[in-house]
Amino acid sequence: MMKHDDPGATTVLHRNGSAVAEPSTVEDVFDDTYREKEGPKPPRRVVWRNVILMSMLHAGAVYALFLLPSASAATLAWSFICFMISALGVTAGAHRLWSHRSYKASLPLRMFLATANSMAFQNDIYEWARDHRVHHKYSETDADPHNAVRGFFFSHIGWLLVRKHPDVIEKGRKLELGDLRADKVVMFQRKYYKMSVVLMCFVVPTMVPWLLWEESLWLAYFIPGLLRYTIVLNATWLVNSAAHMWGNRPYDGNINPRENRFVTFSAIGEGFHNYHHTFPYDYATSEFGCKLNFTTCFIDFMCFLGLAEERKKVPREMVMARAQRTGDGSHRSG
Ligand code: ST9
Ligand code: ZN
Ligand code: ZN
Repeated sequence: MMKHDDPGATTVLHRNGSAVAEPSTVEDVFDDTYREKEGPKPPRRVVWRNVILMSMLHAGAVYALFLLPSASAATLAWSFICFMISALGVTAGAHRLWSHRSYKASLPLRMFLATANSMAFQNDIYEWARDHRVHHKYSETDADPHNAVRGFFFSHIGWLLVRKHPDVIEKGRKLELGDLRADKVVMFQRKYYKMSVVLMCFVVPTMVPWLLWEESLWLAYFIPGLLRYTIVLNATWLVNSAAHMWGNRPYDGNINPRENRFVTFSAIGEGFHNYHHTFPYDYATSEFGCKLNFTTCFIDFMCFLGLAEERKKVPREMVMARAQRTGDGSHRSG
C-alpha cells in the first residue's frame, strides 16, 4: 500500500477568506512500516453478551418496521430529526472534528456535537476517535479494529462481538491522544457517558412524541428510539464494510477504501471513502464540497454562523496530481 501524501500541504480556510498551508498533527495517516506478526492468529473470543444485545436490538428494529404504518406523521418526522442529529454527532463530531481535527469548533458547537453523539450511542467520543485513528493508521491489518480483510460481516458488526486483536490495543496505546484528553467536552461526555446515552438515545426520542403530540409510549420507544438507533448504527457500519469493498478508487487504487454512492447517501456524506483515506485531514471528506454531503453543508453553515473555523482542504492541484499518479483511472472532476 502507498503512504499518503504529506499532510503538511493541507490548506486551511480562514473565516476572512484567506487560505494558509498548515501541518496536520493528528496520527491518522497510513503507516506502511507496520508488519503483522507472523505465525497463527490469536483465537477468536466471542463476547456473548454483545451477541445477545445486538440480536435483541435488531429484532426490536424489525418489529418496529411493522409499527411504522401506525405512527403519526409527526412521529415519523421526529424520527428523521433524531436520525439527523445522531448522524451529525458522529460525522461532524466524532469523525471530522475529534478523530481528524479537520476544522475547529467553538465551545457551544462542541457541546451540541457531544450531546448529539450521545444520541448515536457508538461508544464515547474518546474511544471512537482512538479506534478510528488506529483504523486509518493501520487500515486493513491486524491493528485495524474493523479490518475489512476479515470480510463484510466482521467489518460491519462482527468486530463488536469479539475481543479485539491484541495489535489494535498495542498500537492504539502508542497513539498521541493528548488533544482529546485536553478537550473538556470530550472528557465530560466520557465521564457521564452511560447517563447521557440513556437520556439522549432513548429517553428524549421517546418522551418528545409522547409529551408533545400524545403518541403512544410504545411506538415512541420503538420508532424514534430503537429503529432510528439501529439505522444510524448500520449506516455507520456500512462505511467500514461496503465502502471498504465496493466502488471506484479514483485517488488511490492501491488501497481498499472506495467511493460508494449508496453509503454516501445513507451516511450523510461519508461514502467518499477512497478520497477520505487518501486525504484524511480534509474537512469535506470529498473533492466535491456539499454535493451529496450534508455534513459538509452543516460545517460550512457553522462557519458562516461563526461557530466553527479553520476548515482544512486539500488543494485541487494536489488532488488532481494524486489521482493521476495513483488513481484507478475513474477520476472525474465534476
Ligand atoms: C459502534 C462503534 O457502533 C461504531 C464505530 C464506527 C466507525 C466508523 C468509521 C467510519 C467513518 C465515519 C463515518 C461515520 C458515518 C456516520 C453515519 C451516520 C448516519 N487503543 O474495548 P475493550 C483498551 S459502538 C488503545 O473492552 P476487548 C481499552 O482502553 C456500538 N487501547 O476491548 C481497555 O483498556 P483498560 C455500541 C485500546 O476486551 C482494554 O483495551 N457499543 C484500544 O477486546 C480493553 O478494551 C458496543 O456495542 C485502542 N484502539 O472488547 C460496545 N481498544 O482495561 C462494543 C481497546 O486499560 N464494545 N483498548 O481500560 C465492546 O463491547 C468491546 O470494546 C469489544 C472488545 C467486545 C468489542
Ligand atoms: Zn475506512
Ligand atoms: Zn476517518
